Amino acid sequence: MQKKWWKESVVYQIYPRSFMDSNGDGIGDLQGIISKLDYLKTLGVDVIWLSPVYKSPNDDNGYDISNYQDIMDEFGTLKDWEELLAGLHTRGMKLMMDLVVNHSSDEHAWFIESRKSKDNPYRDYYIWRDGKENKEPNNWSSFFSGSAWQYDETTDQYYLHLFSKKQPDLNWENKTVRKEVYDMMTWWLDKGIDGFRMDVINLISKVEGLPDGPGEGRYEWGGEHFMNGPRVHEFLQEMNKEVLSKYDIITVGESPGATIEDAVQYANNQYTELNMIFTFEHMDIDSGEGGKWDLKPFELTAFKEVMSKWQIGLNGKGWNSLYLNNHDQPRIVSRFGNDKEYRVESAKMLGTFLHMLQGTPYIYQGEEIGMTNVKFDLEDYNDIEIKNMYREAVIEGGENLDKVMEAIYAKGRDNARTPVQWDSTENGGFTTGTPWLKLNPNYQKINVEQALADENSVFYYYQKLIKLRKQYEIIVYGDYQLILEDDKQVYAYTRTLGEETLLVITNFSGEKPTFILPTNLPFETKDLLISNYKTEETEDIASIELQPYEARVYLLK
Ligand code: TEU
Ligand code: CA
Repeated sequence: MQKKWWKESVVYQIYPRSFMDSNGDGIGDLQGIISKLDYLKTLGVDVIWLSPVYKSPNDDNGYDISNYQDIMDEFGTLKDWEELLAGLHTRGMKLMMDLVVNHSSDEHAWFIESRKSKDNPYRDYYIWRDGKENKEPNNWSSFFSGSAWQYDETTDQYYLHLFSKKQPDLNWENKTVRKEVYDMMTWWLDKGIDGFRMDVINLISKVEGLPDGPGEGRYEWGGEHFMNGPRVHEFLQEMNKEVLSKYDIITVGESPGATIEDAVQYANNQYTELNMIFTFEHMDIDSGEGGKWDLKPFELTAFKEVMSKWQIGLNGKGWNSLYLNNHDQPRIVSRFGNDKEYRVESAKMLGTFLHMLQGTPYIYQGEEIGMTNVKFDLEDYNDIEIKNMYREAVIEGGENLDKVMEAIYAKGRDNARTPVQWDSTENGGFTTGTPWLKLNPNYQKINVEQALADENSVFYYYQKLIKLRKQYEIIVYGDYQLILEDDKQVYAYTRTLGEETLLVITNFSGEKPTFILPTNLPFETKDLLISNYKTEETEDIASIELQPYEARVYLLK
């Protein structure tokens, strides 16, 4: 397997709005991030993925861009951005920017022109269609509830928006649009950035004719007509040839609905498209038929199956990204761990599970101190996805309010977007003003200052996980093998490289199951590399009574 620096790196995601506010307006900003670079260096991460900082009306908190080559007013200026880039590079860290080009903001100059008239030169930068019998051109639904089409009176046509009404889809069939995107990417790369995370990049090719989704409903999921579409690999290979291949960078494509077969193409070993993708299959494990808001209990055996399929499916054929948290997902310690009696133990266990897998690990801001989900009153949420879902489900759909609130508590994106908790002072040291989104009330207890003062904190455990990845090649390049596959509480797997075997044991339960070492794992010597409970190095591992949420990693030779 080819060695690559981005296979050996650990990425840390910053959601700027909630990371650190430097000027008291309650909104995180670039100078705030700059003030925390030494903290990130101490953690030991290699690459910073910066969620969008470009000019935006913030209908979707920056994922609706009105100028791709300038910085959002609330976050600062291009000068601040240059200072951030230099600050990262002098500390030996890299910068991955967020590329959001499936759609722009409706306040982008291109769209302002495009909607003026049917013969405007920018008309075909977007996807406009006539309605059908006074209805939308087809029955696709938006990711953010409702129709994926918005009627525009000026030209008596509809435009496509897979996300919010203020996020019109760009028309990738138009080669001028592709050229505009490649030129913009080159402009950022020539400023010295080190890569891109590509927002819903597998949605850019829509099936010709934009046919209806299945079912008779007015709005039906049309995913199979715009996910991993007919020309998506052609477009990415063109992007790679025109731009990506000219730089030594890291690229990851967010790909909802991508299968292993798609992923082997997106993240192929000839590097003709991207380095890796973000898949959602493991993040849909606790979603029912009705999607993310249709809550389903977490099932470890189902989780094992999905994670193993991706580990084995890409081994030697591509490369995995590894994540359990990001700005769209609830906090994993609350979701798959136990944020009450075993918050620290289960946060460490989940971190161990993830960081010992094959792939590039992503840490989301606050994950390294075990930040948890939150329960707000409805009016305190500030996410377009939550607001639209609530309106469609409760106001229009008459669904039970308590049931909808339970779904928001469990899966709402604001769980991940409450401001980072830096210390126990007012607003957790995030701002001296009124935060744009309330803090999690537990910031007095759970914060960076407390974590740095406690040698047994999640922070120092994550610091050690990252160090181990630098020390042991087997963690990066070893082959994955699931063991004890039927165990409903213990997720155990091995990694093998040459004569060495890494044995990873993680108890995903609050009980005390017994781990029995499979007989086909012979070894002469064993080194305990990390554990989240006090463990005797010499303890016999043929049979171990595990503590709640216990994690252990042994190097067997
Ligand atoms: O997310 C795409 C996406 O699939 C998510 O909307 C996901 O389905 C949902 O949020 C799960 O709760 C990307 C960005 O990460 C997200 O923040 C943006 O809202 C979205 O694209 C539109 O740009
Ligand atoms: Ca600010």
